[in-house]
Amino acid sequence: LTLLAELREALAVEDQLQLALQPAVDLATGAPTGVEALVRWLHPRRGLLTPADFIGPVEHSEQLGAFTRYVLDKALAVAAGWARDGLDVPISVNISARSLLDPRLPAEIAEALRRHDVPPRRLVLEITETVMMSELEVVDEVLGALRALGVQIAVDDFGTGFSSLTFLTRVPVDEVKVDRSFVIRMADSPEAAAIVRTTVGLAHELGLRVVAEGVETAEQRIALAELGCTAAQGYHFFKPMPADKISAVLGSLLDSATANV
Ligand code: G
Ligand code: G
Ligand code: MN
Ligand code: NA
Repeated sequence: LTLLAELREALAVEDQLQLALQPAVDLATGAPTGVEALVRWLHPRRGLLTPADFIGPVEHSEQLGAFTRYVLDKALAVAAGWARDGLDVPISVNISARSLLDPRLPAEIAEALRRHDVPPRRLVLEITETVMMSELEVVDEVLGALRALGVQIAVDDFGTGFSSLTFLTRVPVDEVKVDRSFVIRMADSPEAAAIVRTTVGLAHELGLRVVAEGVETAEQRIALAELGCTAAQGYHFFKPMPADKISAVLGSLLDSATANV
């Protein structure tokens, strides 16, 4: 079987595709600001596959829609569980740029939010800027409809695309995620540090949250806090973890953030 034929099967059975969940924390308070869902494929023969192993072919296949719906459905089921536990934390889902070319996406997401009884604000869609420039109209229409629903939009991997700045003027977004390649080099590259500093300033001027990705050291955390970065995510705080671990982690983060107020 080809990988894509195997994906069709994986989407039909339980538990082959799973979400690894990684919290982002507020740099001032330590409170969780959100949790990113990262898909993993527990393949029965090929072993554990990460998105790098399969997302490319999936994006260019007719299974992209089913895959996107599957991941959203799992993520919203997780968020619904948090709501039952009294945890008010949004979940972030990575959305392939190509999914934004499907005009049915907003209605499907609206239906999934209703089915799981999750308020739209609790869902953040992470999109990269490499949305096809030739199909701006469809993308703008889909993103506009998603915003009208009340879903939040984050620009992922900010700074790595061809049109970062233009993108922010075209599409109303809520959050910017600083790509980890800049965070990693912040300490020894003045250029990388300047890009992080400028992105934080830009985000603030536009009234957006800014989340630094790939934070691995205390030095990076401190530098980001000094720059006024809202929140950070990375191995320094948490590695992506299985769904059954996350509620307890969020609960204790919220407790200690409250204790510090
Ligand atoms: O842990 P990590 O290897 O999961 O993620 C690698 C890349 O795959 C990241 O760029 C991330 O945005 C992307 N990714 C993770 N999960 C998903 C998903 O469910 N859908 C899409 N389209 N991309 C994802
Ligand atoms: O493109 P996106 O930002 O969605 O990618 C998220 C990817 O980054 C996932 O593959 C996730 O596992 C990975 N990741 C999360 N935290 C860290 C980190 O601190 N260091 C590194 N190297 N990768 C990280
Ligand atoms: Mn992401
Ligand atoms: Na990113």
